Amino acid sequence: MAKLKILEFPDPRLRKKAAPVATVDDALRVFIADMFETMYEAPGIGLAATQVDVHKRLLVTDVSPDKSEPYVLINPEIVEKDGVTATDEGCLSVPGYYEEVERAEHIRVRFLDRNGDETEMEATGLLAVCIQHEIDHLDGKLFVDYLSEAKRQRIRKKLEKERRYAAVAL
Ligand code: GNR
Ligand code: NI
Repeated sequence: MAKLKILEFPDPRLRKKAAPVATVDDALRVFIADMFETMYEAPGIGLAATQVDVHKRLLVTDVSPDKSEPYVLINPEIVEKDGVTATDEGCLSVPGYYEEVERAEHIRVRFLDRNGDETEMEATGLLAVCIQHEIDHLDGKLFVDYLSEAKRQRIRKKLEKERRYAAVAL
């Protein structure tokens, strides 16, 4: 297995729209294993393929505290949503920043599982928030896009400055 490099805002590759997965095969399952390893090591509760520069519609999530609820969603589509919930969101592609975002509280999502079989599941709470956050990534959207322009620019400038220092420290 391999840990993959996670792109960081404002990298333009995070803005690409991912294409549907055509076939669920062993090569894809190897990639899924790498996605889980990368998410758990980060650590994070979700990861979209876009974040590791693979522009296919695939996400992994596990909101449990003990790695006991892993889900892989391939070509996910939200088919129902209701309610509103506000959550302090963070993102592995926007390290160190947490801001409140409003999303549907309850969703029903249709997707292919790791065997390529069509499935549906319902999600509420943090899992629902996480799936919506990851599907946004697949569409090139980040949680900072829900904030004011001023806040987003401030986060971008701070991250760029940190990255310059990190480069010097090499
Ligand atoms: O690890 C993560 N935590 C999180 C917390 C609140 C709402 C969404 C998330 S997803 C994030 C991992 C990530 O960046 N996935 O794209
Ligand atoms: Ni994210």
